[in-house]
Amino acid sequence: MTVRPATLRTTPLQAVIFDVDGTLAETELDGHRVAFNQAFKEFGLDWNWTPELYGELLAVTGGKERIRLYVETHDVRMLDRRDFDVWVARLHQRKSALYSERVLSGAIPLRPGVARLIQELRAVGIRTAIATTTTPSGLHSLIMAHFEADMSSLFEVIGAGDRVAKKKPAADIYHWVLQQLNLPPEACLAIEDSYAGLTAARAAGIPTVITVNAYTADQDFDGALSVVADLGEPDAAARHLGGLPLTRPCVDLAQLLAWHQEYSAASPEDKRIDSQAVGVSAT
Ligand code: XBP
Ligand code: MG
Repeated sequence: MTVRPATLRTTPLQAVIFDVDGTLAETELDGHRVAFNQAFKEFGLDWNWTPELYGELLAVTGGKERIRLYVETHDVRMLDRRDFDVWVARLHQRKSALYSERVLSGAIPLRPGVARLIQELRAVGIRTAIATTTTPSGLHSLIMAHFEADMSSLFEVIGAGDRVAKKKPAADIYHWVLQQLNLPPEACLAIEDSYAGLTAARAAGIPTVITVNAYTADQDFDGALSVVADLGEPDAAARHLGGLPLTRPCVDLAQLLAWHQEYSAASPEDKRIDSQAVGVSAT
């Protein structure tokens, strides 16, 4: 990354936008997947989404979209149902309720450093927001299970679920969040865990930090500002995997400010934000 002369103005960091699934918590394997399977059983279906199959189905974002993908690839007869769309919505609604129950029981911990970083940002007045594909009720339950605050007091803007027409990797949800924050993308950082999330954030022009997880560790994170195994804690160091180097023991406020400053001072070519990467639909 080429750093421009210090005389050139840089944009200060004003907001951090968090993804939810895979970023705030490892929700997919033991959370969403299990809830999907419970709902299938209740609906009299013999479907079983194994950990491996679920990894393949994660190719599409959105639970309803994932059910459709499964039907199209494994059980096409279901497409003959006259009420298919309504039925998928009902199935997904039940899965969302089961997921919430599971999360509220404390079955899904937050990932290392997540609670710490959110508190650090709030303490200095850096704005926090959510950009996720997941259903708002599931996020609400995750926050209820781990914070003594509700989600709207922790996050100023919450872009979730069907709020926009096209889910990640489309940039729509990030455009919506930026609009609500009334900030340019370069004044923000996104924290994501997946290729789809990185593609969405980058297409909206937002520099992005990646924290990988078991389902996303082998994905292509070219164009990310920095890639780490997790955010870490002061006494449990984060592990750097790519991009701008980690100069602190964990990803804390000082580290985010340093990465953002370096991004902000880079030449436009080095920012390598491809706004043409993914189409943006009107909302
Ligand atoms: C991840 C998703 C979601 C979840 C399931 O979203 O794609 O669809 O897998 O949640 P993100 P729903 O990483 O953007 O948080 O069933 O509620 O869609
Ligand atoms: Mg994610």
